[in-house]
Amino acid sequence: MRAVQCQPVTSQPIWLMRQAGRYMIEYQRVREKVSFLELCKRPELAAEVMLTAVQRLGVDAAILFSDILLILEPMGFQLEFAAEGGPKIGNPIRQPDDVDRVRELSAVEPLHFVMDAVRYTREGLDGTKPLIGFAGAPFTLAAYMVEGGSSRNFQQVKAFMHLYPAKWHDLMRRIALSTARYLNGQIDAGVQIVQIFDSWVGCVSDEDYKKYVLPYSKMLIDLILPGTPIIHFAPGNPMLLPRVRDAGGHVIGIDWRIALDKAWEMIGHDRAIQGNLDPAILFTDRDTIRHHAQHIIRLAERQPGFVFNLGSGIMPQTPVDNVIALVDIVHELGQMR
Ligand code: 1CP
Repeated sequence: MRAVQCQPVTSQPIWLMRQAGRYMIEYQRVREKVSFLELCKRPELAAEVMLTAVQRLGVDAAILFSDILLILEPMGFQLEFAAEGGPKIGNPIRQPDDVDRVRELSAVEPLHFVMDAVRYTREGLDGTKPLIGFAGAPFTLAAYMVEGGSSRNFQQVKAFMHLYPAKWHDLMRRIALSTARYLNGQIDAGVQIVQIFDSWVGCVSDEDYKKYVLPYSKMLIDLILPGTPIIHFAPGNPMLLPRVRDAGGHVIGIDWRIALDKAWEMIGHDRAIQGNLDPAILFTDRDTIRHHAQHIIRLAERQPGFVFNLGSGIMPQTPVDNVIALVDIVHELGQMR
């Protein structure tokens, strides 16, 4: 909590995106019995999955066990998670007028299971570690709505944005307002920090970010209840970082494509930073992990406001012992300051 508020800390905090997931045997066991969507909709089970991961890894924060795509259902989309190939949206936006059917979330009641998961997770944590709530950023959610699932090139969403700018602005506004309501619901239920995932925004140009994305990320961030620290994670294209900062967030999440000290220069030292170990490093060995973690900690040492994390989520095949080793190493090296 001190690090996200740019205050000095006595020990380097660390948590990891996707810290509960398929790389963990405990998670695989739960998933043998329930589908991913069902797991998200069973708050006691979702809380248990996250608490198990937090305990096993020894990380300093929990993130709600959920998904950025759950908000799509109450906004009028059919959502499925296929065993292979990831998320699938049954009725994506294909025509400009399809935007008219996108429902703005007027209450968080349809996502009550998320708010219940917040309460159960907070109870389980018993005040020992903060709980991070989260949502997708408008661009990343729009990408799923238009592409209908995962994408490599994002050609459909980008073409839509350029061909139908008025409809695009309408869509982004609906998403920003819905997401603000959703995150404020999570805050009311008890999350202490929120993270906004703009996971795919690195595919747009600086000009397009400014025109088509920034106003809505900013609208969302400005609508979040004051007093809750916001982590704004926008990986993929470090050249966008000054604009990402302008959109807002107390903490800017970065990936490994830029060195931490360079990123801090671009963003400004009035913000905290979260990142930025390449998750591929977790496929090496203890010495290599140590070397890379040490490098990052050294680059961050000059000022307060650093949260150690990866530059993106833990990958499914990651050896769990290496993840535990990383947490131990960061805690050990982060004591020396
Ligand atoms: O068991 C399974 O097969 C489901 C795998 C899975 C899991 C464990 C999915 C499907 N989502 C999640 C949980 C999840 N997703 C969390 C929970 C907390 C955690 O442990 O971190 C969070 C924060 C997310 C966020 C998320 N979902 C993002 C942003 C990630 C990032 O690193 O930027 C994205 C893009 C999604 C969509 C999604 N959901 C699931 C998958 C496999 C994907 C990505 C698909 C794609 O590549 O498009």
